[in-house]
Amino acid sequence: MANETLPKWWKEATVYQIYPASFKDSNGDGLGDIPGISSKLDYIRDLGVNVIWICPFYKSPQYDMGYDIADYQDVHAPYGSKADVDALIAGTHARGMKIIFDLVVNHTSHEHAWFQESRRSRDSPKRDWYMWRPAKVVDGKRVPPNNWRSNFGGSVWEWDEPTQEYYLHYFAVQQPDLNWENPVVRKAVYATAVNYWLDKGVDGFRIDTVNMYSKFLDFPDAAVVDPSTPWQPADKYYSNGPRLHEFLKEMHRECFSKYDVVSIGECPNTPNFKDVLPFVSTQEKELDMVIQFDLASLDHGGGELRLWRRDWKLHLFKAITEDAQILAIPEHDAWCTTYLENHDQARSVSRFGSDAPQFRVQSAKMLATYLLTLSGTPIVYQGEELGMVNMPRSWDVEKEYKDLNTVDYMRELRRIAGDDKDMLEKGIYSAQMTARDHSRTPMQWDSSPNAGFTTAKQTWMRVNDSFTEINAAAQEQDGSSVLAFYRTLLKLRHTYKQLFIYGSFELSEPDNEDTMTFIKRHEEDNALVLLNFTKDDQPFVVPSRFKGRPELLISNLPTAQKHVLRPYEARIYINHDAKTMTNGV
Ligand code: TEU
Repeated sequence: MANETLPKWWKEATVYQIYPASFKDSNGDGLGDIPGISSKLDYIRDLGVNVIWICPFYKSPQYDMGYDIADYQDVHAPYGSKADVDALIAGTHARGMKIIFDLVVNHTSHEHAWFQESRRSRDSPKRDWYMWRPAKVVDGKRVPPNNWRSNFGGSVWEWDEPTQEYYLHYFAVQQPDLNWENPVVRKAVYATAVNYWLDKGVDGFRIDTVNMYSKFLDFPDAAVVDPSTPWQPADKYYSNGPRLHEFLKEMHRECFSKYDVVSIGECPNTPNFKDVLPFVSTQEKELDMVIQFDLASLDHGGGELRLWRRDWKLHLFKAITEDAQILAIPEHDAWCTTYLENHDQARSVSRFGSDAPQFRVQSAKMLATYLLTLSGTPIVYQGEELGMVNMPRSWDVEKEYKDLNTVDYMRELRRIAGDDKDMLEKGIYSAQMTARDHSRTPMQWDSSPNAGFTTAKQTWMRVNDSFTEINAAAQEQDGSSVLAFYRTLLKLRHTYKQLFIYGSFELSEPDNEDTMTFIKRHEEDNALVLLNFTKDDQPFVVPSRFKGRPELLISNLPTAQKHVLRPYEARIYINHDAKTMTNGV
């Protein structure tokens, strides 16, 4: 069975991810909004993507930029109205694209009516909608039920004075975890957060922290790795609890199976292929694909601070890629995603390429070549198509970075480093490389003040100084821009879809730490992708497994040398008589 015998619109999709706060401000208040997104739909369509994913725009007190939802059916007022959302759905469909929303149902905001009711009293009919537990008493003192550290610092348990119990929150204190054990909760989630939007014509969801719903109800203590604090990382307990797959099958049955929609689950702490397959195999009827974290974590070190590692290894980058690509082979009847950036990650050019002026454009195009020639559904994050880079290192992390995760990180860094200046410097450098804030600066539309993002003087987050050089308007005019390269690559991806979308993946030289070489194959046709991940010239050979006479399809340099790849060079060859053309370029 060839994979193309099971074509699905979402297999042939490229997703463009939008962060509402920073995409486009339409009313001059310095914050992006829904009408702003609507005003840029032509730009998105012209890029050549066919699905947009909008990060949370729902009513929320915004402790975690909308991942703390107070009402699944209402809109955060500064982003617009429900009518604006309807118009966005209609405008996207009118342009032949699909639209997916963010589904955040592991937790709600503490301001959600469900939680307000739940915390009212121990007898509340909704008490059991969240995870409440009594205190433990150790040496006469009240302590939380266990020692897990929340993703944003401190304990995962918050003491609630009026009702004298703790509630669970894997993320911020303002993000209490729902109790998925309770079938009434699950029903309410399906009706109000999922099917409500699917009935309105939304084409699916990116599903936040999808593998955290089922908890290990005995809440065992995590191993102590940092004796200087009571709160220990509990990665192995946050995710993949005993009833998870049962819950996901139920959600599929009650929600997704009733519509022609896509489900993309965010799946942290699940590195092994054999653990991923059950989520995405068609026959399991759970999810269509998941977002894995292995590549995104590749340049993070271990330890409490997970300091940035300049010495990340390309052989691991390749192995992780190969592991995900295997999901897309016909035998597995499953699918995967490919991404290098999102709203939780720093800019890929700064991490995996080079943002030095002489290499920035080149390496952005090289990474684009990686992203758009693989099987699986690629996710392009706003600004990635322009080669946007991290915030300048001259910016003060404690002043300009806004994310609660970074605030927690800096607090931890100062606690751990104490007077150790070297440690402090290393930690700050790490934030400058990896903080979630880097992807959250306003989109750079043009070279006018505040990058054409807003007419306001003040933006909710400072515009990256690079906007005079890196912006959409300039790149629209420049045939050799990163934007132009993305557009061309996306056309080629569809023209040769049997190769790039459905073709098999064959990695060459897995141990080469400088270049990445792979073949995408479909029957007699094949494409050869050559990527130089370094700032130096690198030799290359055409693998003997490449069939036919190689013809250059695209490259990120005007001329190609015979046996050498220039710094950050990317090339794609196909066999001269490739027959996979499905429509004109
Ligand atoms: O992220 C979940 C997640 O596991 C990480 O990517 C997160 O950034 C990290 O744990 C922080 O330490 C999702 C969303 O993408 C993220 O923006 C939210 O903050 C989080 O869930 C909570 O909803």
